[in-house]
Amino acid sequence: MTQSTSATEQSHYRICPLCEACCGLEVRTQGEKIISIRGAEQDVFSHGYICPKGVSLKDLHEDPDRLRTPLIKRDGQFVEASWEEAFAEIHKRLPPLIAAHGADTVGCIVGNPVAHKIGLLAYFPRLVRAIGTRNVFSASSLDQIPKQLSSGLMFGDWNAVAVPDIERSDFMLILGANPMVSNGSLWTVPDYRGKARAMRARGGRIVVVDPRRTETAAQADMHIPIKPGGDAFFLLGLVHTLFAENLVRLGHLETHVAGLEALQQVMLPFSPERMAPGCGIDADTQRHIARELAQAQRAAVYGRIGTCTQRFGTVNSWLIDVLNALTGNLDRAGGAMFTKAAAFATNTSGTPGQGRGVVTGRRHSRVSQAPEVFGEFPITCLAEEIETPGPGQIKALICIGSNPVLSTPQGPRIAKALSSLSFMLSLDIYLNETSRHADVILPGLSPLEDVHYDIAFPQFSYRNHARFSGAVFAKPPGQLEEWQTLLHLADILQGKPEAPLAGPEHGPEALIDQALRAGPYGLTLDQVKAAPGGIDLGALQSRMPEMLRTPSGKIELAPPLVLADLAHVEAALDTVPKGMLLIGRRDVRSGNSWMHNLPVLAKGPERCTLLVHPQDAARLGLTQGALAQLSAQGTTLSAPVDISEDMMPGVVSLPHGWGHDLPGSHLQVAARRPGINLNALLSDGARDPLSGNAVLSGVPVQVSATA
Ligand SMILES: Nc1nc2c(c(=O)[nH]1)N[C@H]1C(S)=C(S)[C@@H](COP(=O)(O)OP(=O)(O)OC[C@H]3O[C@@H](n4cnc5c(=O)[nH]c(N)nc54)[C@H](O)[C@@H]3O)O[C@H]1N2
Ligand SMILES: Nc1nc2c(c(=O)[nH]1)N[C@H]1C(S)=C(S)[C@@H](COP(=O)(O)OP(=O)(O)OC[C@H]3O[C@@H](n4cnc5c(=O)[nH]c(N)nc54)[C@H](O)[C@@H]3O)O[C@H]1N2
Ligand code: SF4
Ligand SMILES: [Mo]
Repeated sequence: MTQSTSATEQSHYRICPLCEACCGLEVRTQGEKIISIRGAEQDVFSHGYICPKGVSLKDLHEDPDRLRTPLIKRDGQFVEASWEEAFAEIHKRLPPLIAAHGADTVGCIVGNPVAHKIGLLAYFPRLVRAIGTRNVFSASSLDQIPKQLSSGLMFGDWNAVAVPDIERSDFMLILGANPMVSNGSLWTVPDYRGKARAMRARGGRIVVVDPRRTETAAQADMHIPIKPGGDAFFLLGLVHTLFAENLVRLGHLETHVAGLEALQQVMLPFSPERMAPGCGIDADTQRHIARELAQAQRAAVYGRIGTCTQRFGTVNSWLIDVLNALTGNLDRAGGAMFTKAAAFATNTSGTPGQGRGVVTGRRHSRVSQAPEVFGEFPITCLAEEIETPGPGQIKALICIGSNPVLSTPQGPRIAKALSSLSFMLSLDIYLNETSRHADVILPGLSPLEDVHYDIAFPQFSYRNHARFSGAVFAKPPGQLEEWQTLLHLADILQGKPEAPLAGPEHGPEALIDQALRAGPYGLTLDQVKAAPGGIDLGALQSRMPEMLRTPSGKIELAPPLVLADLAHVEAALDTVPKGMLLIGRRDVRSGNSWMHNLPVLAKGPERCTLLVHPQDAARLGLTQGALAQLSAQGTTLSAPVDISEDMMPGVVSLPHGWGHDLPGSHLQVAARRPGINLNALLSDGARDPLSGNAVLSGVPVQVSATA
């Protein structure tokens, strides 16, 4: 889809890989130069929307710190190497470790960018299979795995996540999400702002439940501050009210649900009065919201990372869909609906309406006995699995597009563990806080040198669509595509180091074409390529019961695994944490830990600041711009104070992904304003035991003025 508009200027269509909104961009180039990056007006899904990160693809492409050749560590120093040398080094060091200690000695960790790149997402499982290790970890257990688990238990598929049908909704209850800044998550919805505005213009209402009056809350009709970690109490108060006030209306779901009576029974103890101290939201407000939800013509409840990164992440995620179901809003226009992706969705294959469902705990982690969930162990178990001697100890690590030293609780402990490994391989585009520990780093391409088709996000989209973009620039000579790297690594580990690099017949385009043909619309890749800005496949449609994959063929309203955790919710009412609580935050000009090296994003005010309510600031003697000390988990760090009425009193907020002052990384722009690592203050022992997700929010912290 490349059009020549003058002799040398060209316009290219490119889907942005930097966040879940998946915007279509127009990249204008002249020879090797990028002239501009804008939102692509012809994109059938994003209609010209772009955020500052999309523009930063130019800086990313041109970043002199971005790796373009493999690096091998020799005598403690990285030296540039050819691909042959790098593969030879891996062949020399990794297979002998497996021969000596078994496959589990290799840990594999995959990070957020993997979800955005077909060349990584579709191919890393082959590497894992070639190794045969059970020690697989990912950023999912810092993020959305509770929602995948609750969806799996209720609907039978790990990826059957219901999303608000915002364009037809009258009422939205949003918990623990800030799509104005994050641009949406487990909800692919470019230009949330415009869509929310349009919803309100037609008389719709938006209520946001968040400890901070976020950008999303400020634009909504109502903001309800909640005690961090208190969502389970609030949501239980709502469900209780629906039953108590006879507001349950299943509508078209009537014949598709199982477990309604069990659900009603277990809700009895959770009256709004009893829940109020746990969530800090009074009983009247809980009842008011429950009624509003029940009475709205078409409503959707949506919760995101703030509801997942808690002790009761799975319970919260379940309750959100229980509310959608009990008000008849699940799977109907204007409610919370299921996307029908054109390719790669497991809820469009197999027998419609019934399946094997999901199970967890098919095996357990060696040290903490944490159950496997969706084929993974919790990433917060990584350090102990490296540190603890014995059979199955991780002595080698393959890290693919992940930066756990900054992104995972107790990052400094992970850094120490990484430096004790016998061998570490990173697939990364930077020499950063994590990859500095590697023995070999294999670089990926610039996103502008890559083809793009999203596997994951069309499964959570506000509308059905199929879009593909080709490479804007040819890859540099001799450079490998990441899927080729992964397949070659698999060859090495299967004793075939001499195998030639895989050709295009094994590449992503062949895979996409196959998946589209097998998909529910019977498309071909050529058809998608030929459509400027992609193919619009229409508004979301009701999919009940065809999308269900539970063994019962019903929506399971009362999964036993989740019900069993309610006793712990009740018990937690007596142990609601006191003192200052720390929550996280995202910034428009940031993307987790790795975009702070891009000048267009790094400019402007300091972003790694501590937001504090004025009352707390006065009580603690904190002043605007001065440093505050934060202490937790035996670590003390300082960050500049930003006094803000938007914070709930008793709660402070610090963004994650900072701390770029570690020796040995090479991020010249980021190092100028490194910020501090929030995750050094969090415990790696705090998890939702059902899903294994880390607790990242509502963590007790001591705050004081720096002397
Ligand atoms: N306290 C706290 N911690 C959090 C969060 C929070 O809210 N609070 N959020 C969590 C969430 S939601 C997530 S998803 C995780 C993210 O955690 P991670 O996935 O570990 O971290 P990222 O910061 O996304 O780092 C991505 C890594 O991939 C590299 N990379 C970028 N592009 C490419 C590419 O094309 N190829 C390859 N091979 N590598 C690439 C980057 O250089 C970087 O090293 O962080 C989590 N950590
Ligand atoms: N600009 C930008 N965009 C991003 C990212 C980024 O780093 N920067 N990261 C991407 C990634 S990996 C992800 S997963 C998504 C996440 O997307 P979102 O889930 O929308 O992300 P956040 O902005 O972290 O929103 C979480 C909200 O939860 C609130 N919160 C904290 N604790 C609690 C609590 O106990 N209860 C409730 N109800 N709320 C709570 C926080 O104040 C915050 O407003 O964003 C993606 N998009
Ligand atoms: S919203 Fe996300 S997908 Fe869209 S331009 Fe920004 S970073 Fe890219
Ligand atoms: Mo994430």
